[in-house]
Amino acid sequence: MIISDLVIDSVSISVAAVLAGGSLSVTDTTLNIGNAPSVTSTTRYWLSTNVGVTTGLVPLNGSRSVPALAAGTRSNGAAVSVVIPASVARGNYFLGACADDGNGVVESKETNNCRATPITVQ
Ligand SMILES: [Ca+2]
Ligand SMILES: [Ca+2]
Repeated sequence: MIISDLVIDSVSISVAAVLAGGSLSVTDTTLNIGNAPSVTSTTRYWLSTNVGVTTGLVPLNGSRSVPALAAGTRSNGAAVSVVIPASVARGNYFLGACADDGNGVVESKETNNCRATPITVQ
């Protein structure tokens, strides 16, 4: 099957602990591991209670545009500033980057689009 498959190759954050209501920078690399080019897409950032970025999701006010990617190529994003909502309870979370927000790209696998890194909300 000739089809694209977007994944997050890496995600990093500027600080490992942040106050609720505070901001930090997120940097990701979005990669097309499929065997067909992808159209343009959006990578979005989330706070989650699990590393798979499927539970306790809090959308963060940050995202970035990812250009069309040829098969096997990546987009290294610039740092994006995101704010942790002041309503978030203190605790340990994961900050996830998820490729193809809004599902505009047909992919061979739609369930491998997120990667997360631990973060503490103080
Ligand atoms: Ca995918
Ligand atoms: Ca998709």
